Amino acid sequence: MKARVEKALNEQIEKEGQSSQFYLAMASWAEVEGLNGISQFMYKQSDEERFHMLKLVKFVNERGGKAIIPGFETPPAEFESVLNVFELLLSHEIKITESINELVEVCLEEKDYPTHNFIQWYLSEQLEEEASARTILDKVKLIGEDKAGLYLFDRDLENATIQVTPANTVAPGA
Ligand code: OFO
Repeated sequence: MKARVEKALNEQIEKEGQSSQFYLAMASWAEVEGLNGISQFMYKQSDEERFHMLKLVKFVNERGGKAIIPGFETPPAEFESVLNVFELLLSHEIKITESINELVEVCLEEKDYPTHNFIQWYLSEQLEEEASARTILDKVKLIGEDKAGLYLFDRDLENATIQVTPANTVAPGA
């Protein structure tokens, strides 16, 4: 594996791990606030990001590179509001998509087609995650200051009745 590709993959490993920690902090915050649905959703997001990190670690090592396991910055312990949490989620996912796009460019420039192929999975994953974050953020904005709305939203997330469709709409009953 070329050094430039290996370096870019290791940077992505760090970003995925950092994302996992960030969402874990959100999950814990929501749990303490009594928002069980949001908390469960964020714990799941955190697990997914850890899985994304591990998948990269394995790939780098299997292709003859060396995965570097990073230390992480301490994520925030406090968030202003549910709206703030989902705004941060979306802006974070947008940044990660940009970083995956840069990784694709590095693979093409270095003519590393197997890694390019591997990274396609991350591209479609990012599309889904951005769509999901947008759908949820739209709902949170609609709820505004309505406490009953927030209660129902949290319950729906807990029961996983909020789903993302390709048209970026919310499933009936959500
Ligand atoms: Fe790793 O999928 Fe989003 O960030």
